Amino acid sequence: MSNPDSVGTQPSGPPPPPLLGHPDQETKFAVYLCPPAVSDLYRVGSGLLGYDVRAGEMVPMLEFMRPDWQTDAKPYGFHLTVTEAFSTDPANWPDIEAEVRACVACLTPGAFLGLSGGRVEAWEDGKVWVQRLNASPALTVLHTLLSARLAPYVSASPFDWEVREGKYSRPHEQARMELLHTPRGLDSWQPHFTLAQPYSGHDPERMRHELEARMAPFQTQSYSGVTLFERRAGEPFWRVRADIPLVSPLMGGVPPQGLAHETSRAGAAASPTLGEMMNDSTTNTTAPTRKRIVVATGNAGKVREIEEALSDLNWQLDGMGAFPMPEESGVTYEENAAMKACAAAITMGRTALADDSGLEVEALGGEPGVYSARYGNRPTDLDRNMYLLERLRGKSNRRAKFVSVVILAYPDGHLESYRGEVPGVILEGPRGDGGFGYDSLFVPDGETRTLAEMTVAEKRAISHRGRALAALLEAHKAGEPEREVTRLE
Ligand code: ITT
Repeated sequence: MSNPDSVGTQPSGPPPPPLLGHPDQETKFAVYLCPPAVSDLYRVGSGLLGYDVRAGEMVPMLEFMRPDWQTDAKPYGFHLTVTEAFSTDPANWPDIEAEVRACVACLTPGAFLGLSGGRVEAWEDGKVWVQRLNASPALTVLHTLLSARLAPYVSASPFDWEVREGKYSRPHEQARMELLHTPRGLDSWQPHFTLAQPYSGHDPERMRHELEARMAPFQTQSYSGVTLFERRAGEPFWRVRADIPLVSPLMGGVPPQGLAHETSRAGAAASPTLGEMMNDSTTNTTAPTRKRIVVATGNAGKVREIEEALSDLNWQLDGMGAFPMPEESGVTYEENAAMKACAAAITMGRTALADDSGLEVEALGGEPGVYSARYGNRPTDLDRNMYLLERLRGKSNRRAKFVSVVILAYPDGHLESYRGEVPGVILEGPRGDGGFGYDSLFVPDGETRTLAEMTVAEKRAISHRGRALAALLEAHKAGEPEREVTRLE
């Protein structure tokens, strides 16, 4: 991200609102997944910054960096940012720390918090160098949770006024700024490390070469702590406020129910507790013997089908409450379903079920496939159906199939996967008003009606999801099946 605390280039124009987050007047806080001081990654990062934040001292800067940057060193450059450089009321600190501890406590013991697959990318013609990595499911969940839970403590953003004044005009900056106040936004931007910026040298190629060489040993990174940083009013540098280990004494696989909150804390009184976020209407009526499964989907049509299909199992199916789902960044149904199920299982400490599904149309080379829910960036089922018909206009081959992958993720990382498919054809126009998604356009082989003209039970008997769920039902009818396969990571 661009230098969040740059000052000295204050634009002219209307006077800023009272809480501008000027570094000399405000207490700032930042939350990072930060390597320990003894790690090589930490040393490289400090060299890029020219400042050791933990020691609170200047260090020799790597020779290819811009020296004047050292005087503006901040606790970023090599950490994974969660919440960055916002102003807060110093009275919020105990609550901020309690929130971070509670988020950490939601993780299953042993969950892998790591990044892998690193590559150095240049943004904005070499002005910003970023180390991009893929987050493990548990890390994505922790990141999302922290972003959502800490947002209420932001009493002012130094970016607001600067954005209005056009300071962050570069495309990636604009995108970031739009996301800054949305808890979901930060997680889709992350994870990455901003390695070096702003870069005003004259040799971008050398810069790339040097950064790649230095980051090569760190293609996989794991974390063992969340670090809270603060910069107090009037102080030039950031300091470590608290290191919170990821193996917390609170950990036990069960999310803390309804953490106590000070009602007086600024801006956060209306925010639900973690327990409230995860609650659902059936929580208090649970018979102790029923196995409780979280159904990790935001799609009401899927919920109806899953409930119907699994009614023979003595399972209590719970919703996700307000917990946000991770971004579906996978390229297979399996990856996306695992991501959704793991996120729910890790966060809620219970077995979770997720479905990822899609429609694959022969004449369109398998489109929309895993992208079915976002096909053509159209916002509604109706728009996507119209878009599909447009794409198929004039094509005589109308063959297609629906695919569903259902994943059951246990909180200890064990996964079960079930797949179902149904072949059929796409009509020239919609028929029926049941079901959801592309149901009204799809007639399964051997049928005359579309899926939208069938009852939930009729659709289940032949559909992709019905088949995947039937396989799950079969595997579980005599209790939990023997474990064979993979762990989460
Ligand atoms: P969740 O991720 O919250 O579960 P989603 O609707 O975003 O819900 P997917 O990412 O799995 O689900 O996208 C699947 C899309 O494929 C879905 O939105 C429909 O457009 C289409 N689809 C999947 N199964 C379908 C079905 O049974 N009938 C009609 N369309 C279906």
